[in-house]
Amino acid sequence: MRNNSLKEIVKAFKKHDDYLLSTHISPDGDGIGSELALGFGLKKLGKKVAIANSDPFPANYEFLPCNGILKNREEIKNTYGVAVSLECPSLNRVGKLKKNFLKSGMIMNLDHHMSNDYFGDYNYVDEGAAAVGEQVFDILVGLGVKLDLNIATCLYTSLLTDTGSFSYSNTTRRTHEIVIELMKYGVNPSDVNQNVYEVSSLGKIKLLGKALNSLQVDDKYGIAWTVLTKEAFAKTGTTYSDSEGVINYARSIKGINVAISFTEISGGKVKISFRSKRDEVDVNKIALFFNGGGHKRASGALQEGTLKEVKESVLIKAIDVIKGVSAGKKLLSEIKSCAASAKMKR
Ligand SMILES: [Mn+2]
Repeated sequence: MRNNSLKEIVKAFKKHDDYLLSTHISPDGDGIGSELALGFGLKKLGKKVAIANSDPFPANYEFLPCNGILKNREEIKNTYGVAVSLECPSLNRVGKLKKNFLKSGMIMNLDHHMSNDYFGDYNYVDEGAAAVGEQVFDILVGLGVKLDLNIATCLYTSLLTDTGSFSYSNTTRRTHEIVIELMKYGVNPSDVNQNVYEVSSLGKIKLLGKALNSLQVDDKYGIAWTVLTKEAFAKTGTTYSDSEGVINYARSIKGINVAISFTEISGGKVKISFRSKRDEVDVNKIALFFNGGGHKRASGALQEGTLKEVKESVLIKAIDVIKGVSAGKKLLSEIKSCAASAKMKR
């Protein structure tokens, strides 16, 4: 249950030779970039490495190098010397790979979410890291791996995407210092940016239109939210990963403290994402209340129920957290009337 130091993690990587690397379900740029970079780095040291994930890469990350290292789930062994999770706050997040992790000799947990539950035999959780890619950079340097263009491109993608193109509050001097190092190996920021962000399908843009059409705002508490139904995905021929980034439009509205997106998925469940503009409003608190988690300014949760039910309970809790921030005390009756007025705006 304790956090290991970078030194201890580097030592463990030196010692072992047979690795399975995985990131979370619905993988994003940080999970993908950091697992590939770590995989290629370990291979350079002569280690055996397989990368396998519960879900395939979204199309916009297919430009990343993955030859000979990325495997289908069907191709991999049941057990490895060390199973390494990247960007997973809990073991369930590796999805279908969980059984391989549990059968492997050891679990190593590399992450930067404050909600991490330290499920590994080794845990390297750094909330101060803008991306797991920063932690992997440090591990590779610690291991004495000579970086190359492939590794640098993967790490750059991780940093680019998790910092919202170096614009979110997690972006630090350290982030930029690492970017300088990566660019020494020939990373082209413009090319990576185009590959990651300028590859939308027509369906994805139409889905964005549907999300923006659903946009609602509560001026009193500075909350903006969007709703995407299963029907919206079906009509535009899109999947959940195509809704990535939609929430940033709600967040960008002047005067908004908290942006929320409600996405109906299969099995009678609703996926909820939260973004905050200010550190004072900790959206991780809202997510934790609904058994989710994440960061202060970006978090998520999954709830059973109809869109209407989930929306109501989440908005009530969001108002609760925002009121807790501004006023300290809160009155249940007031919260309820706020939720009712939010409901009427629909
Ligand atoms: Mn991340």
